[in-house]
Amino acid sequence: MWEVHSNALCHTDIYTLSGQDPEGLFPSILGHEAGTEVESVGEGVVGLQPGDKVIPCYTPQCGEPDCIFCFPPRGKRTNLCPKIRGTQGGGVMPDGTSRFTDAEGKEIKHFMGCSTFSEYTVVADISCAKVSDSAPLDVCSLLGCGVSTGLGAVWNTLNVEGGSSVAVFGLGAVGLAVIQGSQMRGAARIFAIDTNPKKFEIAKELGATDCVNPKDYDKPIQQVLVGMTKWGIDYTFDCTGNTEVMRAALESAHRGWGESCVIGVAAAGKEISTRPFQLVTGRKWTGTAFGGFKGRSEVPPLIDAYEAGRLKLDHYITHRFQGVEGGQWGCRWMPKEQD
Ligand code: NAD
Ligand code: AHE
Ligand code: ZN
Repeated sequence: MWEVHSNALCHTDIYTLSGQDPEGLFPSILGHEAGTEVESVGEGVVGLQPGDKVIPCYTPQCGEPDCIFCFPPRGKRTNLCPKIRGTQGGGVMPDGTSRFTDAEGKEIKHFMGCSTFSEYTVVADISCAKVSDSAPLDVCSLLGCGVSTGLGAVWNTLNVEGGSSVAVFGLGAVGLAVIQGSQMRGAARIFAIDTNPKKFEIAKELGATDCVNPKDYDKPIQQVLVGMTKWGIDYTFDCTGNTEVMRAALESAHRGWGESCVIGVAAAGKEISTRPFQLVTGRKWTGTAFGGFKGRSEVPPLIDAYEAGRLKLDHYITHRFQGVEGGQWGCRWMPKEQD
């Protein structure tokens, strides 16, 4: 059992709460970006003990030699270990049971294997990224999903190289992390696109060179961006979940080699489309889950980098909300006067 100290809010929690997730189950306890401490461990669990600080990761890493998704050589290609995906999607622990009930004893479902909007939760051992004893748990919560996802999309999924151009559609925590990751990689030009201009200030601070509001133009944003660059942008990222924006991101990518990454999660029934000509002329369309990071082995180094001053994360915390009875802290980036 894990004591939850702090939470951040990912748009995916809001999306599932809205009822648009085809996998959404109710009643459930949402939340999947948290800094937690181990309160107790179940039978047979090794490598974790009470008092350990842990970031629950919704992408597990079983690490077993027969798991082709975890183990080299093919396991190097992905973080999508499927070991407990079935039960996780069904809102239960790997043994098929839920550990939550309401006051009448009626079952409450788990969510994304994390359910961190609770004072205590139960998480599968293979989903636990044990971090250093000195790791600040509020900052840890940022790495449970959104910020890791944005950084990893740049560093792992598209592997952006120095000197390239990048376009980021949607400037929530995920999009801002894409900007930060691109800046750290030495991208020469970073386009930050959002329909809410209040996001542009922080985007520029993180390294955006061009801020573009699609509402300022009367033609499709992909035409605007291609016009600003002649042949398009080397790497583009959708961080909105809007399928029209995903199309715009693909169609903004550079003729011949541009790559576009879908990060946003689209509502049930939505589909993406483009003219096949966009692919024939060399653009590539891909996507990422958790930025390609393997939870147990690749998330702890991120907090180590933060503690060593090599990775800045404090700017994602602009507001803090304390829970009832001095309980959890919540934090997440949002503009000071959100619309
Ligand atoms: P957020 O709500 O904080 O940010 C979304 C941003 O997109 C906002 O700034 C909003 O103004 C902007 N936006 C909305 N419509 C737009 C449009 N038409 N054009 C340009 N900008 C637009 O969300 P977030 O927490 O940063 O998450 C972003 C998306 O990524 C969500 O869909 C979330 O579910 C998804 N997500 C996916 C993964 C993954 O592993 N694939 C991980 C985390 C989040
Ligand atoms: N259940 C949805 C899809 C939801 C989805 O795509 N989730 C992302 C993570 S969002 C994190 O904030 C993901 O990584 N999915 C991989 C997985 O295995 O769930 C649907 O459309 O059915
Ligand atoms: Zn998330």
